[in-house]
Amino acid sequence: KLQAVLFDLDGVITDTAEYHYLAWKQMAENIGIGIDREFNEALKGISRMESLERILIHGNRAQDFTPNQRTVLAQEKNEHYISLLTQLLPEHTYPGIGELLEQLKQEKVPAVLASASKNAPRILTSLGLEEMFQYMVSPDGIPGKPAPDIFLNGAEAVGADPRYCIGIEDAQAGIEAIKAAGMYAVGIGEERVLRIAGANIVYESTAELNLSSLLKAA
Ligand code: B16
Ligand code: MG
Repeated sequence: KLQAVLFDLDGVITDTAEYHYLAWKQMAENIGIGIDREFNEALKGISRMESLERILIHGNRAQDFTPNQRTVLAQEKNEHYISLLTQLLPEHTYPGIGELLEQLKQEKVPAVLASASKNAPRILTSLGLEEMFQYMVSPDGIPGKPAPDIFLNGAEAVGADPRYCIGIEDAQAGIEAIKAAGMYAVGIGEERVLRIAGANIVYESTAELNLSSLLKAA
């Protein structure tokens, strides 16, 4: 029986993946590095500092920045990102997500937030969803996706056996993390890309999610 559903945030609950992209793109441009949407796919689900590292390597600039300068660059990106977040309203929750959370609550199946983002609490508050989650994983100090730790930590917090958990993700790194945790992986996005990462099932949109489809699939 289903013991918990673990949700990624950026790209699953709302479209903050787009804000991350815009903020990274601006920061990269400031230091003469160009990034496009295709490159950005590899940043999804990856922690802030690791994302910065990948951008510097992509632009062949990794040797040009000290750890302190990297911290400043990451701060700049985050401030820009937070300024974009002020636009976020409850109506920006992706279709089907509110309904699925309601169904889980009714069935007393814990909903867990398994995001790599340190901004996750702020985002859930803007969307008015914080009450809907039984537990929010704090990504500080635990290995990031594609390591399984964020998902394992979430399952453990609500006393769920990973084998009876479903994880929902839009990023390759996130799907890999769910599979490494031994859970059933639901991908949101491009079938081809997410199947390669190990998704058990892929939906084009969150609108296709509901509790009965998840129960049938898993
Ligand atoms: P922050 P998720 C991830 O969130 C994002 O996909 C990724 O792009 C971002 O760099 C990471 O959070 C860290 O976010 O800078 O806000 O701490 O997809 O795991 O919900
Ligand atoms: Mg995501």
